[in-house]
Amino acid sequence: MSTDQDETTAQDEREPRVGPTPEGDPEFRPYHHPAAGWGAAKSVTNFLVREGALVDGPRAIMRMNHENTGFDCPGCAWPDDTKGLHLDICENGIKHVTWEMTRKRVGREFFAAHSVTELAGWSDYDLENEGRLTEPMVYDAESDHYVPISWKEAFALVGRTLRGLDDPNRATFYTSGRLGNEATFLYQLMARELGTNNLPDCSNMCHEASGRALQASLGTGKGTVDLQDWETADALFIFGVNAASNAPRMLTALAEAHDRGAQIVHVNPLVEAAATRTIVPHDFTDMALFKTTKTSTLNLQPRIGGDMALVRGMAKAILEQSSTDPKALDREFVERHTSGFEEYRALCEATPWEELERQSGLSRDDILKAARVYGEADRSIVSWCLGITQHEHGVDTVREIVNLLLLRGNLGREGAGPSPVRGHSNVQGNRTCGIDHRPGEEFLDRLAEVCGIDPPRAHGKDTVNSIKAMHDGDIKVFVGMGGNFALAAPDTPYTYAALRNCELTVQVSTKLNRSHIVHGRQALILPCLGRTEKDHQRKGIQSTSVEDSMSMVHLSIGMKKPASPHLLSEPAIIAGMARAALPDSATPWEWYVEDYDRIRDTMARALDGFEDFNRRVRLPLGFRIKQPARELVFLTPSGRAEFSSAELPDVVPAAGTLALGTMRSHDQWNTTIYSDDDRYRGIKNCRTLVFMNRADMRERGIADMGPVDITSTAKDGSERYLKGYLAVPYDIPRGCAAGYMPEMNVLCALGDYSTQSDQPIMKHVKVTIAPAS
Ligand SMILES: Nc1nc2c(c(=O)[nH]1)N[C@H]1C(S)=C(S)[C@@H](COP(=O)(O)OP(=O)(O)OC[C@H]3O[C@@H](n4cnc5c(=O)[nH]c(N)nc54)[C@H](O)[C@@H]3O)O[C@H]1N2
Ligand SMILES: Nc1nc2c(c(=O)[nH]1)N[C@H]1C(S)=C(S)[C@@H](COP(=O)(O)OP(=O)(O)OC[C@H]3O[C@@H](n4cnc5c(=O)[nH]c(N)nc54)[C@H](O)[C@@H]3O)O[C@H]1N2
Ligand SMILES: [Mo]
Repeated sequence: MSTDQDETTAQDEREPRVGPTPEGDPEFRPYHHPAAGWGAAKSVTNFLVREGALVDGPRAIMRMNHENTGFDCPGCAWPDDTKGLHLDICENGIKHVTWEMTRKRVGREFFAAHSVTELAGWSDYDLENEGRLTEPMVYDAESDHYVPISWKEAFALVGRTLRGLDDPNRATFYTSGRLGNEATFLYQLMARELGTNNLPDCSNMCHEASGRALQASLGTGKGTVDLQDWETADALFIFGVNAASNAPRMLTALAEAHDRGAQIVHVNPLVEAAATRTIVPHDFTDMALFKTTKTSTLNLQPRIGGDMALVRGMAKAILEQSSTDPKALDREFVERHTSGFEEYRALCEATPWEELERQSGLSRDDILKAARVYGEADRSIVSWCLGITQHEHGVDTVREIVNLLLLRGNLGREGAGPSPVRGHSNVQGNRTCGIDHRPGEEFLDRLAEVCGIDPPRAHGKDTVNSIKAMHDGDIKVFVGMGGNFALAAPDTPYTYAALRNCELTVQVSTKLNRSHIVHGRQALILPCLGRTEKDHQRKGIQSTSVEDSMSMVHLSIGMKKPASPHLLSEPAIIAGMARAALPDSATPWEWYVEDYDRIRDTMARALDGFEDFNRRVRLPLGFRIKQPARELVFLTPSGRAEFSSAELPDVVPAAGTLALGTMRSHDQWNTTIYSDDDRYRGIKNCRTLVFMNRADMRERGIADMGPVDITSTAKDGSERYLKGYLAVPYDIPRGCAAGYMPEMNVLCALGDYSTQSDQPIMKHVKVTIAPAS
């Protein structure tokens, strides 16, 4: 994929900033306090005051993540604590909920006062900071303003445009992982009844690699462990996740593990706050006494992309040990349940230590330390997030992790197994309930039978391919069910051009964001209820269900008065669009929306694992979707867990270049930015920065906090730039650099996606960095 000339020029023009106007000069002071605890409490208080939510905020938070009586935290997908501890919340969850509950509103007066061209110059922070959207709006090209439109007319516009397409594959239906299961099911049903599998989702940028790898190795695309396993493991290996910021409730699990003597190994080029110590935030005694708990027993800092070599090294060490120590390897497990072992053993033996050291960026000693922890533990869990998946070889690396687990039978028993940390609160449920551009035949057969539709069989387009097709004019309608596609997707100018090239863009959202400003020739903003709000339908207050990272499905019930009387629920919006696009549809769209139990009854018949859905989802803690691999049933071609034997990739940066990872700050939720600070990394008032090793800075004549230009080179040789960023000297391996998404999406070429997962390569961008010109 090439980018044409004028788009390259557009990158040189400074985009409006993403975060707020900084409150002072950029500062960097390394953070030495424990994660969570009072620092978090203070930050929450400031946030609640600023959002004017001091009364509602705390009240709502007390209702969050309760046994089927509250709403599910719309933040991360970490499971709820099940042991009667009902205040399992975190700083970032609180911010997230408060963000939705703000008292600020964006009404028709706002849109009348500001043209879209004017809003295009606003920062993303300022756009979202206007508050909640209140009524449907349509873009009026003549005045360059959004103007009010009735729901009926809005649906008619969607229906008319979709019916006017010569091929249903000219539309694409994006899902952001907050969408509840019931709406998800209706959404994919609508797309498939229309005749397309174009169902891109945020998972295409997130955990696609995990799903594909686990499917290939174990026959199930999900992790196999639950929270109880976390509580009984002897060793926890945490790869490539910034838990203190992005899955803060994991801190509790880590602190508990440490207290009972478990080993905790963090593998990350950066030593993140979760890899030090914490004050368990909901433990009031710990808070009062400033009692800190360690959350790590070993930290390893591989180079970016070096994880696979580390894991192979650990496997090599275990295999070497097994020649003298029969207990090192679980031979019985390997023989009974796996295939491909001999080939993998040979591959490990043939890979020289020097190569493992060079590719991982770790010494043999360090690799052996990790192997020793693994070899001495009866029960090990390996957990990972984006530091593993957003790479060219993400699938191979996850499979390598599974290989390691298989060697010692760390599967299908308590306290052991693979545990990917998902992102959005329901991103896992979205896939379970049918958001998949590559659906299986069995799934489609059953959908056809239960719902009486004739779903298309050809695979659809994912995120990257949808963008390309919009850019090329092959896709003309984009529907975004939540999220902020314009800013979240790679190659910002290219993605902007793709959206602008559409005949119609439809954004179903709670707040104003960039994706409303970067729009098609016709554009709709359809405002929906948030998860904290009462969803009143004909048969009463409705609940929706979500699935967490560990396959637990439970109900979420909002209890706040909706932000505006004109909001519709997501199921109602989907049904409205579906009826308008499919006037003769036999699907009882309106009837479904009257009572979500009816949707659940259909889902119970159409989806594997959802039998008796309505009853089971009302059990106090919901229910767990069975993971066959957990029962040592492997739905793979061999009927066994399959070792993979992939070549180690070469991840060592070429001379003069660096491997750059894009990541989140502590004070942001994907494209939603709360402030310009990144507390645990010691940053204040700056997001336009790049973390570098001091020796790499010296070599390039870059001063501490000095301005630099960053140039990325794509697979096709094209270059992209960010200018005037500040270089922060940081504890990061040589040859590596890191900075923030979504700003750095400008550097990610659309064509640079993994050939294994089709995921954009967001953690390994090839760059050069030089003092600013
Ligand atoms: N508060 C908050 N919570 C969130 C989100 C949020 O934005 N804010 N986002 C949610 C979503 S959608 C997701 S997907 C998750 C994301 O959760 P994370 O995966 O934690 O997200 P990132 O900020 O991208 O951080 C990636 C981590 O991987 C490390 N890393 C980078 N490259 C490598 C590598 O090559 N190897 C290893 N081992 N590590 C590497 C980085 O140093 C960083 O610690 O969080 C979810 N939770
Ligand atoms: N460079 C780089 N890019 C990345 C990543 C990276 O690590 N590096 N990470 C990627 C990952 S893992 C992900 S998941 C994506 C995130 O991509 P998205 O999911 O598309 O983005 P978000 O920022 O989470 O979406 C925020 C918007 O969602 C809307 N919203 C909030 N709540 C609701 C709701 O209840 N209903 C509806 N309908 N809308 C709601 C609001 O309008 C808000 O503006 O970004 C990806 N992009
Ligand atoms: Mo994500």
